[in-house]
Amino acid sequence: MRSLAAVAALFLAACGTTDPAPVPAGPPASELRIGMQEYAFSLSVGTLEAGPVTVVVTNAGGAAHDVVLRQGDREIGRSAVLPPGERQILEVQVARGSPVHLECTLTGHSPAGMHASVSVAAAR
Ligand SMILES: [Cu+2]
Repeated sequence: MRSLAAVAALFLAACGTTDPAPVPAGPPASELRIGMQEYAFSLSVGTLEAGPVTVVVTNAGGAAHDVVLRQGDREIGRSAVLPPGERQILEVQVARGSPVHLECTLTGHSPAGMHASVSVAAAR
């Protein structure tokens, strides 16, 4: 895994010195893998690109779970309630300007820890 310094150096080298765009805290991704278990999400990345994002949802737990993705008040994606071992792939549209919040809608799961948020890359 590359260090943040190496990523920053590559970013600056690619963009030159005339474009002082903000350096992302990590490489933004257009794919997000979400693992679900009792009672937490594990996420493959912490920062997403704005635009189309492929979300791969896998239930790695022993109970049924789902995930709803929201930006502010807008729901941008929702999986089915997945039994243990099942996987679903969603295509969602991520807007700039606010983080994406994830939550399991099954009763009691979000308060028990099944919620998370992912930041979205700033405009370049
Ligand atoms: Cu759940």
